[in-house]
This record gives sequence, C-alpha cells and structure tokens, in this order.
Amino acid sequence: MSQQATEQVHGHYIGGEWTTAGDERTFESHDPATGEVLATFRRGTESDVDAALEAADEAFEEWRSLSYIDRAEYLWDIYHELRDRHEELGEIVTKECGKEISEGKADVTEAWHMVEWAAGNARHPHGDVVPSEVAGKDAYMRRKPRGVVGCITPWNFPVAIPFWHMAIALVEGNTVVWKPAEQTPWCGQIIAEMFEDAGIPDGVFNMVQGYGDAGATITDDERVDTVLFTGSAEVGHEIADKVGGEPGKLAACEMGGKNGIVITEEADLDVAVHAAVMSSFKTTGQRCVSSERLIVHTDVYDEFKDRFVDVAEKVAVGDPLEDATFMGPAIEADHVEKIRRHNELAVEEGAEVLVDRFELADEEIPDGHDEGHWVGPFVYEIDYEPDLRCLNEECFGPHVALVEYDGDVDRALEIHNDTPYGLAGAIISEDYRQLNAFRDRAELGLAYANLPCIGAEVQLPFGGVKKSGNGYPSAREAIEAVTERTAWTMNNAEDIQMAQGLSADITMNDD
Ligand code: UN1
Repeated sequence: MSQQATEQVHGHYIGGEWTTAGDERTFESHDPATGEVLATFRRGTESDVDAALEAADEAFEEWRSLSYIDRAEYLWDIYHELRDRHEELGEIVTKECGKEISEGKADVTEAWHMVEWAAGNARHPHGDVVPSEVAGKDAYMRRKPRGVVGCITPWNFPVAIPFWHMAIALVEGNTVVWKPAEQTPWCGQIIAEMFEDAGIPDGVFNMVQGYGDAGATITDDERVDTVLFTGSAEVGHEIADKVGGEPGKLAACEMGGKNGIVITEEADLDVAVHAAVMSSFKTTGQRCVSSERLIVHTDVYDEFKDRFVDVAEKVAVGDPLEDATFMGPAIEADHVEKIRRHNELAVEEGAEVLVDRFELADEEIPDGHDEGHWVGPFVYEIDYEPDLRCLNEECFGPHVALVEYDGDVDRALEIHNDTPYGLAGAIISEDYRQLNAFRDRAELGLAYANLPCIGAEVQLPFGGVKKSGNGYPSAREAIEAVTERTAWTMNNAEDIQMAQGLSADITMNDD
C-alpha cells in the first residue's frame, strides 16, 4: 500500500494470507489534520481472531526450532525496509496520527532501532552460567519462548511500539497475533506487508485489524501465553486483572502517566523552559510520557511562569506535514472533547488559567484543514492539594498545571509522588544532591535530569510503577515477558552429590 488512498477494502493478515473473510463491517482511517479518509479496513471479529490464533499456535513448534540467528534474519530484512522507506513512512505516520513530520520520521527511526536491538541481540548470550556448590555439576539459566504472544498497540507510536513488542517476541521464538490501534490501521497494513515481503513463515506473524472487541478476544483466549499491551490505564488494568487470574498466562502492560517536572531554585531556567515545553506540547501532549504537572520552586516561579507562558502562547500549531509546525492536531474529535473536559475540570477545581488556546483562532487553522481536530495549549496554575482531580487524572493532551512549592527538594518530591501514576518525570537543577534525591526517590520508571521527560531510547527499560504499569513491554524487559527461564543443572560426575549438605545416601531397613 502506498501513499495514495484507495477504494480497496484492506483485510487481515492471517496464516500467511490476506483475508477479508468474516464480518462485512468496515472502518476507515482518517487524517486527523484534514478529516480526509485515507483507506478502508475490515473490522476484525471473533472468528478472525480465532483463525489468527490457530495459525499462530500451529506455526509455533517449527518457528521455535529455528536458531535465534535464523529467526533474526527475517527482522533484518524489515530493518532495511524501514530505513529505505524512512521519508515515505514518516509521512504516512504523520498523515495517519497527526504528529508533526519530525515526530513521524522519529517513530520510524525508533522502530528500526528496536528491530536492530532485537535482531542484534540474537547473537548475544541468552542466559547465565551459574556456579554450583558441587564440583561435578554445571548449572545454567536458559530461556525458551512462551508460545503465542498477543500484542495490542496504541495509535500514538503506530510503527515504533508494534516493533517494541513484536521484534523481541519473534526473535525469542514466539509467534504473534497483533491488533493495531483502530486509529492507525494504515500503518498496521504496511507493517504486515513488510512481514510478508520478508517471507516470514506462514502463521508466525498475524495481524487482525479492528477495535477493542477484537483486542479483548485476543487477550481472553487461552491459546495466548503472553499479552503485551501499551495503551490506556483503563484497558491495561482490565487486561492485567483478567490475565492475573489465569495461571501460566502473563501480561506486560505499559499505561499512561500524570508526569511531572520539578524545577528547583537551582534550575537553569533556559533548560527548564525548553524541557517543559518539549515535554508538555510535543506530540500535542499525546505521549504516555508527556508532562501535565510543572512543580516549580517559589524563588524562580514568577520568572519561569512568564517565560513558559510566553512560549505556550506562541508555540506553532498547524499542518503536521510542514517543518515549521511544533504541534499537529489531536487524534480524533472524541479526544478533543476529552481534553475540553479536563480543561473545564481544572477551572472547576479553582485553576487560574494562564493560556487558553483550546479553541484556536481561525487564522491559526491551516487552509483546507477546517475538518482537523485542532487544539492548542492550555496552561493553568493551581495551589497544590492532594485530592485535586486535575492533578491526578491523565488528560493526554496539551494541558499542563503550574504548581508552586516552597521548601527543599523533599517537598517537591512529596508533591511529585502524589499521583496514582509513575511513568516518567524530570528534575531541572544545577545541584547534584537535588538531582540524586530525585533519581532515588521519585516514583517513576523513567527519570531524567536537565532534560525533557520524553524521548527514551529503545535500549532502556520502558515502563512505569504504580498505575502506570506492571511490566516492561519493550527491549530487555520484554524478554522476561515472552520467555520462560529454565534453571538447567547437569551432573558430570558418576555419582549423585547434593548441595546444601543434603545426604545422597539411601539407607534401607536392613542396613
Ligand atoms: C509513549 O509515550 O506512548 O520516550 C511512548 C518516548 C518515546 C516513546 C513514547 N520513545 O517519548
């Protein structure tokens, strides 16, 4: 499938075949900047998921018996295709999910970085040689694939996150059934075509397009051994709850955050403003790691506020395909409504609004883009109180609170940690003791110093604590979720000797 929208209805990729069997219902992918229909897709049903799981289950034995390096070869083909088609795919990402073009391209770059990590890792050691108390014994920790992995991915990183999940799962010897986000099926289609082009054996990789009902059918099925999920806390917790009740099944879920940046009295305010603007407004605030709370020391509060507000007033919202754009549109009309509700909630809870560009001025909306889902920065200040919903609930938009604090870094940490989430965050300070205090005590999976809290590299573990996640569905940590460990102990001696001083003598009644 190329850049042109087509009349064709695109199907699922199951057992090495494209299929439009099953339900007649379809859905469309739209450009969030124009409202234009990009392509039409078949909506997956229980029977499509069933066929995909059957194919994945059947393909597993043969796939697992290949060497790591042979499995990785298929991924190397995809790595090259992602690189060769960087510009084209970056534009498709931007058209389908509205991220500005540097972000569209970075999504594709992040995808090939993950493929490179996973395929390169095929040649690295995959276990440990473990010493034994008994000289005649060799002990090892080995890994084997779990089986069928169900992958459910979000729209905001429509190329990168599928590869966070699938590159690792496949190289480790699992087969995959994947449901892309319903907002970005075009990216899903292209990724499936890449697996087909790479000649991956039938049934090893399967894709079913559709909505949450298709996703739930995947996660609920007993043939699925591991679920990898990245998306909303609501869905993630439902999956974690259900899967937790099924012995032998695992779920690694990465959900949202109510991420904060602490700006202390020792901050360099150039760095603080830059980091806060990037973290709050890049991707129109629609990253799990975007910041929605700026916790600022009273000594630098007024100056930081003036400077941050000044940039938030002017930051360029517009056509995401234009290089000069900083923020593209929100993903869909319902999401704009959700952002509106969060902005209103803050006001109801006593916020002092500093910037309200929720309704953009007519002249800010690019020509021919009237049907886009436009929304600009919303910045407010509010006195900290533990129970404020606006400081606890994730908006997933360009909606950010300034909270003033007085006292030492412990006070900042107390406010910072007072949310149910714990994904990403940052501290801006020139004082290494403050930085170290944040590093050690901020309740987070991803902590940054003098940087934005977005933009993690793929070789780092990615995931959160508290409500933000229960596992790390990316890179090294995904290996834990898609493999079983075996402690393999082998005796090289001629007799049996036990550890821990345990007697190996067998005594009998007539001894
Ligand atoms: C997400 O926030 O949904 O760290 C994923 C980052 C990206 C991934 C973000 N590498 O900002």
